[in-house]
Amino acid sequence: MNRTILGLMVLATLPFATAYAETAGHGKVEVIYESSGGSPLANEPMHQNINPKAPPMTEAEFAQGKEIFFQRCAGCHGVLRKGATGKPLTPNITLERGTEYLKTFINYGSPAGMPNWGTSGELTEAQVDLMARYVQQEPPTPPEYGMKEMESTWKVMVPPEKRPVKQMNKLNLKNLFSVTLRDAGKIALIDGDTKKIVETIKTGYAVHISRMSASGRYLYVIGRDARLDLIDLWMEKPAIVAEIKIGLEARSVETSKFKGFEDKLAIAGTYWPPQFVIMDGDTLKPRKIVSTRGMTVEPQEYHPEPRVASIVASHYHPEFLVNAKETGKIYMVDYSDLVNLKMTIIDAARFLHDGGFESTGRYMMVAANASNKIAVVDTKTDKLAAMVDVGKTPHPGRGANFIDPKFGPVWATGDLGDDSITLIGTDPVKHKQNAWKVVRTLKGQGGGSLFIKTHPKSKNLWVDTPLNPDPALSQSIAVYDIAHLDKGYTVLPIGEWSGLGEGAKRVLQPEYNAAGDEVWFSIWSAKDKESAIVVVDDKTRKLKNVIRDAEIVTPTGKFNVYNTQHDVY
Ligand code: DHE
Repeated sequence: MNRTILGLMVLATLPFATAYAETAGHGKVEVIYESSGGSPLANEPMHQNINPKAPPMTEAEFAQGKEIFFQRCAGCHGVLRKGATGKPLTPNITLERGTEYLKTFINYGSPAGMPNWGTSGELTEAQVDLMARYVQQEPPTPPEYGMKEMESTWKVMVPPEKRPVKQMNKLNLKNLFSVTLRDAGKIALIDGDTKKIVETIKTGYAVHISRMSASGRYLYVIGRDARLDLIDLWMEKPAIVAEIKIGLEARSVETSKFKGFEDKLAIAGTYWPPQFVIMDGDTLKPRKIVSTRGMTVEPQEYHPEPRVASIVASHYHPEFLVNAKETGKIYMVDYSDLVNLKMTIIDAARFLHDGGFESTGRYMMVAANASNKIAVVDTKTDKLAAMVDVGKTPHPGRGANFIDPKFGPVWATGDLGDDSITLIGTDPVKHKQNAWKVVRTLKGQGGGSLFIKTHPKSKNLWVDTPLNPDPALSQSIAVYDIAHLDKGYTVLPIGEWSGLGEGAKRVLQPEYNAAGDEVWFSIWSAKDKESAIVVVDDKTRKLKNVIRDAEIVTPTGKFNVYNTQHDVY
């Protein structure tokens, strides 16, 4: 059997990409990725007004349309259907197109990236017809979520005065990993020294990321359902000490890192409603909610739904940098005075997604993925330092920092949409001529890359390709020798090393241990299949451990305490 077809069949069994098999081969990886998680909004009660011009639908049909829309379509077209990666689908447009046109479109997809929901078998003929009628109705609006709603969900299980004053367990906290167990709605705390699971903790639905407080004591975990959990790693048995639901759908969380504000505040951003909330760091008591609704950078039009993507904490000022996806704006939020709130709003480009700091921690590098650019923000002067053109749909995770033997310090990103890896010069002092310029483009294994990683002590640069339709690529990793980047990459069959049987076994998100001499990879299988974590010796690039356990269900992100705490990547 042809390798690509086999790969597409394997990927079709995966939790996140049922339509992937039909579309990925046509370079539509980005679309499937955006709609990968499904929105938790499907079950929310919503307001609906009836447009008399829209084709008739029964209540039951409307409910089914809403469910399908939030599971498959909202990621690209937006909750209010105003358009994001996908085209706007508001009634003024859809009514004009009419049911037959829309049915064809939903059935066959489009070269611009719309998946072929009908011919792929993902939606039945009746569902295609239903969705064609659904998108002509007024979009139902999910409820707003203000202070009253947040406070009603806020719980402090262990108040700060009842918590330990020093670490009560014997764990080497620096080398602890918080591992997302996506479809189990849990995280696993894994001891980096013994590779044993210390604890699994129930968190939000489809957990997304973990971040550490400045001191390394508190772990914050956010789920797609916007449930935020605060875990105290000092307790004899690390456990949740506070919890809050900050909205209906979320992806990001961060904590204050500026001197004098360590562990004081936390911030979390939501996809719905489009806003962010600043909370007390040790209790999650909500303090200040700020909406991101407003004008886009280009063409300066109102957007009702600018979702909050990545957030980082400045080391130069008491500020959080909040990236608003659909408007392409970066909010630098001064958290030193929440009453007289000051914000510097930087115009970058659309759609802001993920990113991190360059090696000095002064400049934030964030992907504007639909614009194929990286925005560089100087967190010392609070100004946009540059916009750098890179490959198609950059997706750096937090990126990778290292010294290029020829060009000096660089930060690198891989791409979802092509096989290039872009190295950007990051030293405006000693390598001024290279600063914020693409100094090198490496050829990678293929498109579908999500994460790239190295460590200050390592000579290796690791690039994953978990969304590539070819299983040979999605189940392996490319590694470059930083001293000889022009020699190309070596491929390590990490999926095979896991020893797991048949199945998707996507390899993703390299993460270093605290010492920087081991690199961990998630082997992400379907939720009813076995997954694992593979640990590789960084120096020899040889297999060191395979962590297998019935508890390890759909592992995706892994966050080493020390590296996350200190922005080491
Ligand atoms: Fe993520 C980070 C949003 C799909 C695994 N993801 C992020 C961030 C955002 C985001 C905004 C940055 C947070 C920050 O730094 O503050 N992710 C989204 C989506 O909107 C998207 C495209 C679709 C969705 O419905 O969620 C999406 N993400 C995925 C996946 O399918 C992944 C691979 C598996 C999963 O868990 O669902 C995935 N995202 C991750 C991981 C990080 C992340 C592991 C953190 C990487 C890091 O090293 O910091």
